[in-house]
Amino acid sequence: MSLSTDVIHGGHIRMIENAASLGELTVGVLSDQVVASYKRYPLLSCKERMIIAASLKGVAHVIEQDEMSYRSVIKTYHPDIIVHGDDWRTGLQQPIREEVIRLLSEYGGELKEFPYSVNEEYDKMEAHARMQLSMPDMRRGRLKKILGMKGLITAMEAHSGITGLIVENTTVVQDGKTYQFDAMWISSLCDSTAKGKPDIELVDMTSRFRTIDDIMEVTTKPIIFDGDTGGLTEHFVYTVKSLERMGVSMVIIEDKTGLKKNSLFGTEVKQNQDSIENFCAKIAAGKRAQKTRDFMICARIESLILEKGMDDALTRAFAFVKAGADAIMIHSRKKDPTEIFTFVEKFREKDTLTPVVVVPTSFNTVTEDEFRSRGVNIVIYANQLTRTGFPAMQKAARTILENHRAKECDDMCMSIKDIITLIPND
Ligand code: SPV
Ligand code: MG
Repeated sequence: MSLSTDVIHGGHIRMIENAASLGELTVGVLSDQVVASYKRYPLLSCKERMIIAASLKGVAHVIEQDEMSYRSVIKTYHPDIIVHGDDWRTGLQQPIREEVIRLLSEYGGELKEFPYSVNEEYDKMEAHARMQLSMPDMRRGRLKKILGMKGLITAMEAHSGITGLIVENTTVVQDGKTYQFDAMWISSLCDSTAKGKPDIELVDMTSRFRTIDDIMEVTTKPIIFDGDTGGLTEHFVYTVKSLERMGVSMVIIEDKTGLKKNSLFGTEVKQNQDSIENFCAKIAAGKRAQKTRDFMICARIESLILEKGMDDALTRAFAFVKAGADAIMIHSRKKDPTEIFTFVEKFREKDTLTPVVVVPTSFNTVTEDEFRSRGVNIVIYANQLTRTGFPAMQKAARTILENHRAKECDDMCMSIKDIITLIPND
């Protein structure tokens, strides 16, 4: 049987007793990465959870299980019996169950299911654990931890409580693995768009912080904040302290100055790049202002966007790291990813440690696996919820105007039941 919990209750003990009564029991403790990808970030590490499991009466062996799927466990150990609660007959784990039944049947193995016990106290503790994960100190440090754990992480855009919940709760099971986004990106473009304003640092920091707060109230995932240019250095130091206090994990600031326009305009509009000297001073001031060890300041390089060339981009990257930047974001608006790949390759020749961030809005054919193999660490999906959500609203508005009633719009609408379940009661 496998075990993911960091809080053992009577239901687990009964399940272990049941399993042990059938033979020599091996417990597969799910790795941190697996637990984080289908449930929540574990409060206790896999190592700790393995020690606990090994000490329980009836447990003969403990192994680390690094997939939701039982495929490799079955191939390696050929268990006579796999034991599980009957709760996986429906929902997310259903395909995993079907795979277990199929693989066991190949050699006459058996699946034994016992009633899953709902434990109110455990549910309360689980809610408490989630609440702890949402607290500033717990949330802030988690980006670095997940980065260390996975090597490559993904962040999805959120600009409101509801989009935050979508990023928090969307889970996909594919090929025996579960996938969730690791973090949220509070995009200046999407935050501004949601307010009907252009992306020119017009939405002020107080309002941007309000958006962070709305999202933080209903989620637990770490947050990467789009800090635009960071503003004046004298202002940026306050922004850093405020973001840290709120529990944000990383701010990304771009090396532009004056009236900032969205990068995807490129050279079609007038945009000024900051000098290396000024931007380094801004990064260094931000690092000096920072109070915790976990908060990260990422320097975003606009040289490719502004067609200043690869050498300029690389010179800036090394200078910004020297000034204290914890990560480098390289941006491009070309569909062809070659210039991004070249940058990463040349950067990695001299710096193998500093995390590299990309925003593949234009070069969107590249897969996460390819980014990983080329040395990228954070992939940000910067605006897809905004760009899919608003056209749907425009279509609904037009449909009602054209038909002078709402019936024709019904098929486009989420059911009332679904919208209610999207928002948890607690
Ligand atoms: C944003 O999402 O606001 C960004 C990324 O800064 S981009 O729009 O590509 O410039
Ligand atoms: Mg932006």
